[in-house]
Amino acid sequence: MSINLRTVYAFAREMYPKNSSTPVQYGTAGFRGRAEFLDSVMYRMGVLATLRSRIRGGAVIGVMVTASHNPEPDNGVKLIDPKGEMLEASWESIATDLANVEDSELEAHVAKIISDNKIDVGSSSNVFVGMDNRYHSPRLLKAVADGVIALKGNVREFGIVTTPMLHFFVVAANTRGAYGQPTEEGYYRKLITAFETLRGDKLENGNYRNKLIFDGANGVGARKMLQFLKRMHNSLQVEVINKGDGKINENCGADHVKVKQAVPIGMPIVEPYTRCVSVDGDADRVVYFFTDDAGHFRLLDGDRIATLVADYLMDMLKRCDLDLSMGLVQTAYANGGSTDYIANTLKVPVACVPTGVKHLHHKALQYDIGVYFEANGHGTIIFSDNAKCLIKAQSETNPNAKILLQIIDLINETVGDAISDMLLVETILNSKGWDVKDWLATYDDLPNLQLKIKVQDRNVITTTDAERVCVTPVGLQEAIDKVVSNYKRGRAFVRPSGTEDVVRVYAEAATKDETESLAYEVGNLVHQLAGGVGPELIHPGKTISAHI
Ligand code: G16
Repeated sequence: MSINLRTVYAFAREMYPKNSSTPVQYGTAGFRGRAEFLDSVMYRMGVLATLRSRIRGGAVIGVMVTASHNPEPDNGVKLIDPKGEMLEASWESIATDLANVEDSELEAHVAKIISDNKIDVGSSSNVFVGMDNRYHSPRLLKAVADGVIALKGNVREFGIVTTPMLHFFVVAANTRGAYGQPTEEGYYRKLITAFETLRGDKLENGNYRNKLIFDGANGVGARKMLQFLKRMHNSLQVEVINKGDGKINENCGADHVKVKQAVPIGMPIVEPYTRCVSVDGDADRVVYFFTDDAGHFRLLDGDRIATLVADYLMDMLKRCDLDLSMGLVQTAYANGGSTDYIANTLKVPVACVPTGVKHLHHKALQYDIGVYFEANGHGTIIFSDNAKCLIKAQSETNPNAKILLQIIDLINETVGDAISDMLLVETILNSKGWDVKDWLATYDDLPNLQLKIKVQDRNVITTTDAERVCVTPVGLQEAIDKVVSNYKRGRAFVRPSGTEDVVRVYAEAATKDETESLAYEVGNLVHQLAGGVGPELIHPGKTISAHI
């Protein structure tokens, strides 16, 4: 096959010219920003995915058009490598350079990527594309597809799907069906079969009730949950809210519930302690919440899911008589209460890595069973080939190992999958006979708070030690340390977001009041030392801040 790179430039000039001179950066999960500036980035990512497939011998690469938890005007792109992982780290800079090059230099730049990486441009290339339900996603998906076509690659469009579904299709196709069928029906079938086999006819057990509210964030997750329910045999009673009638993620969804520590909009009146679930716009994150009989909001976040799952899996391994290594991976956002519980009560090795599932996934691969969750509800569990072989062999004689095999099928190992994670939590709670009170009683969270600070250039903040220590601006970390030392059980860190144009501040301390005060003190330090935009933050006890 002969390829004329002039076509790459011609397409760009005619249909996807670069319309912004502001540099874009591959962030925590790909490129993200205002949709009107992303057409050229999308087109170029179609080109990049085609080259990436060629260098990987024609294996399928995924391109997901979504801005996930961001507000409606934003969009973004996530690239999926052949094993369902996020794009290999060494290609992130290739992606950034390609996204920023001028149109007139595009042809020469693509030629350079090809020669630098010794890519056989005549070989076959396969790219799967999917999108969320934002109104600009179809336009941006077409740009990705045109990028593939410009380099004569094969493109398969899946339309509106969740991000984890696209990860699933990529792995299913690359393993020739061993992981499942690379279709929407194949995905539902695999997860529902595992869930219903595990549940059997025991729909309730002990304190566990078969009923929950599902906040779909007006995103893809709502649509797909409804599809799940159509295909399930009443094995789970779910009421779906925020189905798509409002704006995606606006006052709803996992990010809102976690960061604001409040129920989503549209909540029906439910009995105290009813289990409620929130997913984000592309359904790769999930958190649980409920309201107690005093009307207080209570959160069960990614840390809670991780500890519930780790505890369950450890117990299953004992019952299966298997000696496999298990580790839990968190980020700096993990609540100190959860880390203490994992290390001291569960006695599972726990690691801390920078934000972004790409980092957690990578670390989790070091264990036979790697459980990774960010506090925001993004995570999954991965089993090594060795672990799978041993569990399979054991299942010949041990009924618990048979259950564990179904659990593996229920988990979308490729990346965090809100619906798969939720079905897993439901399975575990049912098997333990637990309600949300039982689950919450396992350990106490320290009060915590996150703030977003607008600064002129968030890149002035650089960090080290899994983002727990701020390196620049010089003096900021010392100032934070000084402030933190005044608070009992105080901990705080700052880092630039990789998905929004803000600096994030995290604080936790012994009491809610102290946590708020610590967060605002640190927020003001960022504002003063890192070029804050607008007036300083004012503690909400005094007046409402414009920065949250
Ligand atoms: C993405 C990443 C997550 C990360 C989140 C926030 O989530 O996949 O791993 O925790 O961004 O990142 P940051 O704090 O850098 O903005 P999503 O669900 O938005 O794709």
